[in-house]
Amino acid sequence: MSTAYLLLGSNLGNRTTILREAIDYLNATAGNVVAASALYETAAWGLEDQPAFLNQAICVQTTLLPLQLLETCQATEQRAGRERLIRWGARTLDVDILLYDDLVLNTARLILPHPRLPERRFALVPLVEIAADVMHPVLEKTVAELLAECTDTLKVTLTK
Ligand code: GSY
Repeated sequence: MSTAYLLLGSNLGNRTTILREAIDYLNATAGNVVAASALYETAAWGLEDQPAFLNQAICVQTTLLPLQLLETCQATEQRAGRERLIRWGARTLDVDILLYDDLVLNTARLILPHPRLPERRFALVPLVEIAADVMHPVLEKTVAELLAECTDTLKVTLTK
């Protein structure tokens, strides 16, 4: 059994419902979702002139191998009507694998840990809620340490 941390994000449609349904689907197909952060309203990163995202981090106990988990994440995005139009553009659902055990992987399809995790407060703030002490296997720092050192200034707000 492996432990994976995923980040869900949505900035199109009914974002709360999209995230809730994505977790239900991942729980049925990827493995047990054993922890979920609160929802955070986050300013768009990359292309900043687009609606704010809702982001949420989850922890999944899974028997899927990394590429199988990636396919399941992509199937979850498709189910939410995700269209891959422009890079960094608005989307109904994005599901990224942030960490998978202490695996380091560098392939054309998947890089683990997620290569942009240390530079994104929208991922680190939700993740620290459920994985503060988890080690980044390349940087050898905890998620809490990565957040403390992150220089990203885009707004990340806890929703009620
Ligand atoms: O890479 C995830 C999709 N995404 C996001 C996101 O989830 N949240 C925020 N705040 N900005 C983003 N830009 C992209 S692309």
